[in-house]
Amino acid sequence: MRRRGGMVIGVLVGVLALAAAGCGGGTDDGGGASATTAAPTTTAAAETTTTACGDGGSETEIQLVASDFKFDKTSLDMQSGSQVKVELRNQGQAEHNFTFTEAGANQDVEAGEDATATFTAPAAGSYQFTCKYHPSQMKGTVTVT
Ligand SMILES: [Cu+2]
Repeated sequence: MRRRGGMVIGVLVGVLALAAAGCGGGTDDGGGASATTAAPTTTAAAETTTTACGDGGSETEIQLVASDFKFDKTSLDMQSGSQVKVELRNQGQAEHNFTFTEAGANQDVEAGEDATATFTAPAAGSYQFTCKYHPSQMKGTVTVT
């Protein structure tokens, strides 16, 4: 029944739904009934939504390098409510980890590999991050403002 174009639109709608979910948004689209003609418009609207994801919902990217046995940073800064992506790189011989308990982050990173921890920054305050395998040596402060 459906033309090939219908499937493409279906995929787009799926991607858009994911993007909207990432913003915690409840875009109550009615199942895309009128999507056939509205597809380009829908795409443009979603891009706007993503950038304007507002309410302090900014994104923060942090590069953090682990070695044996320390992190290259001992303090991280972020804004409360922002989406944080910590790009971990393990330049050591041992497996390391990034744990930020209050944000629910607990990400292992194998020796010589990369990993990413994503989380929402908690309420303003001063916290600690650690490598759960070497918490006495590998730790630092997270400042949330
Ligand atoms: Cu470690």
